Amino acid sequence: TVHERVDTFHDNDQKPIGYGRMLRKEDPRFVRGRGRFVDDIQLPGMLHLAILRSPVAHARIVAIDTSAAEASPGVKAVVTGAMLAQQGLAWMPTLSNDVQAVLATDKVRFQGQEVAFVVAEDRYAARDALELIDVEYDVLDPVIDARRALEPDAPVIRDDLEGKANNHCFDWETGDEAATAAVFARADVVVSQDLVYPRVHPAPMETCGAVADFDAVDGRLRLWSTTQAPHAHRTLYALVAGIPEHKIQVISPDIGGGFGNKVPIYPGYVCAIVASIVTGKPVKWMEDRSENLISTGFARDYIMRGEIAATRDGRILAIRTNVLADHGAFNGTAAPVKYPAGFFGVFTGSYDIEAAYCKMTAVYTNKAPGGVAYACSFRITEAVYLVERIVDCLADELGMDPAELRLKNFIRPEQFPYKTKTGWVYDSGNYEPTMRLAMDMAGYAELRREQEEKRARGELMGIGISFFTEAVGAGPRKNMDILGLGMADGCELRVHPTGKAVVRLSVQSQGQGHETTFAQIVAEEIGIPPADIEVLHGDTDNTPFGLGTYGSRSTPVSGAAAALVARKVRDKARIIASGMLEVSVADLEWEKGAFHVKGDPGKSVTIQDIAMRAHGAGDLPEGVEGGLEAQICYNPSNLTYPHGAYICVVDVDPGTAQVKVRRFIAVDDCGTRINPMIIEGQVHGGLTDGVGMALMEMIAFDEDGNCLGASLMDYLIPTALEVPDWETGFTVTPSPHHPIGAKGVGESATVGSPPAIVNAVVDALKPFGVRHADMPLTPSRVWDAMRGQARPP
Ligand code: PCD
Repeated sequence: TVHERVDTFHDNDQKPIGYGRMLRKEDPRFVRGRGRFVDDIQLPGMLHLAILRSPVAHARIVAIDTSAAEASPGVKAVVTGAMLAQQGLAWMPTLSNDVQAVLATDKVRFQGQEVAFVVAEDRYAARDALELIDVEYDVLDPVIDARRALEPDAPVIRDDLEGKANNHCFDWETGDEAATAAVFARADVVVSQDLVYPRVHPAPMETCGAVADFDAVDGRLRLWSTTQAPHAHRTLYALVAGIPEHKIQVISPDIGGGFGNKVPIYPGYVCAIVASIVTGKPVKWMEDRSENLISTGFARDYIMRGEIAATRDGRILAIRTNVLADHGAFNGTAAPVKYPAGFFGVFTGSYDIEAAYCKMTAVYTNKAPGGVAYACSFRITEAVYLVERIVDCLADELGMDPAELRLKNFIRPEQFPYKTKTGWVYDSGNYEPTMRLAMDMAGYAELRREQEEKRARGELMGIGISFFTEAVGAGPRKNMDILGLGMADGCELRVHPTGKAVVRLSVQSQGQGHETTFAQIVAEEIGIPPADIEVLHGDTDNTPFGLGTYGSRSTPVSGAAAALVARKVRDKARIIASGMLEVSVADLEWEKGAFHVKGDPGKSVTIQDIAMRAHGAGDLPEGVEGGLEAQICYNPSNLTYPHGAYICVVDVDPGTAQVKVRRFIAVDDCGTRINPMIIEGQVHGGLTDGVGMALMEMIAFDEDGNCLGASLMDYLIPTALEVPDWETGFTVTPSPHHPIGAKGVGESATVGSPPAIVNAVVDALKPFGVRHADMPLTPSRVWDAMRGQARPP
């Protein structure tokens, strides 16, 4: 299963065409500083918007005085929640069936919540005027700790919801409780562990922003915005603002990283639209870093208990888990299944077990809303962390090697498609070779010997393993939607007379390199070189409807659409070729880029010849329309299930408790690989994310609800200095239902790496009797763990 396509090439103008390493088509503009991001948009007469945010976590708004701000130089308008309420615009629906305040009317519910906005001639005038708005708050007790949110005397945060008398958000369960309890009752060994996956933030390099331009004469709204889902956002604006959908154009230009942070609709976007309608001018709103960190979609914040039951000789029988999910003040994420926890259903990991059960309770707290899928395909990161940590706890309890325990319990290749105990169907997998390759690359046995020697000398070296299966590519429209919108993706391919092509996608790249990989998919199918294929995306006026890029869904869903639309074009080209060569279609043979007459390879026409004929003078075969183009809407029949084996080697300084990731081996299996160079980049980025979450990142709050991670001085994210040279490998297990066998990969490394790192640190601390320590494993946390004083964050 280990092979690399031999047709790799580095020169974009060279054959062969199709899959393989290829420099990114988008990079010339990025490396020359010629990208066009939202903040680069300048329109004549454009005004600037700044948002006043709540300084406190929970308070009643008594009064707002905007008069001084209105009189400030350059100010064109000051808008409060009360003014929006008059238009019915103070609240908006979220993408997971809750509502969120655009501007607070009654109360503020988290520090950083939007309270009012100023529109002025420039950004400075707008920001200066914010300081002149006088808000009188009646401060209320906040709920900060999710564990206390359901206490009977806890202040009620969401009293805007009718009849709401507590902070309960939702309950969700999956699996079979009774069957699981029965297996646990007869198991030789049961291990349980409490785990916290702390609140982290996607922190994309570009913060969120928008430019709204409403034309009152023809009623058209153009909105440039930092969105990962332009079509879904457009539909929602149409529903909320009452502007007809065909009069709204959402443009997501170059985007400086999304990572799930740019999936939700933020109040700022709506404010920019309102501001443009009110002033009759284009209006720009651009967050600063602190605004992004304190008010936009965070991720994780799960308090989990994992329990695992096994036989004495290491056969895993059942897994049970209980989760308390902190969703902040509004359930403001996007969720393709009814409960924004649904993808947590893969918490049984890569193991063939008898029973499983999960119970989850979600609560509201006075923290920023979200729970976004920060490189986690909707809660898979938490699930993988849970299962890979408790499997390690079990190995420890059994005195078994963690690699051996995993190998013993893997779902076997002949069991695929494999239906899990919570009802998911893993499409394909071949886990053992992936694990073995990672162990070979690491020199696993040798590492264990080295560790033994070091332990004898009092040195702290740890080896951590994680093995993950993800569910990505949401999703089949029969069981997945966002706010009632099905998750199919459109794709259009048009071949011009000279044989150059344009492919229009409904997904939207934020740095993943779609302009390259989607050109490669089309190239592989119709043999036009990638350099001759323009990929258009991110503009609702110029691309077909679809739900956007997140949850590693672009390749599984839109990638399939691109391959199929190209095959449709090829089918038509075959008919035209049969006319050109005066043979029947059955007598034609396709070889990348041309049709040959069977047995007479000298008689052939290229796809470029066919394109000219399709548009040219002269007859086409009976019943064939002119032109060479097609369109499709692809509804996936299942998700794709990539997997991977990760091994991390750490050294812990016994004097400072500092963790150094010395080596990291990542073997990924994402099925057919379109562009190995891009995949490696995706994996490197995700592994770096993992180091951040495992060792550094946490959005913490003090007891009053002040966000303690409001700048990149306080919220540490990793740089090249904190990460090792990644060692990557791969296996290829194609997806059986995807037309080219590809699975998603964009989030794999973020999902798989944190448990490998934590497992490695815990392994290093074994001499201290440590069985678990919660992320982020900062020196002080590791120090506490070494001294038996670990406490939950
Ligand atoms: N690929 C290949 N092959 C295969 C797969 C894949 O080649 N097999 C490639 C593609 O095509 C692209 C990439 O790779 O290009 C990726 O892919 P995917 O997996 O499909 O994914 P997408 O959809 O595209 O994307 C998304 C992701 C996500 S989800 C995230 S987080 C992140 C990632 O992506 N983000 C980002 N990565 C990245 N990168 C960058 N640069 N930036 C960003 O932002 Mo979420 O849900 O949103 O949380």
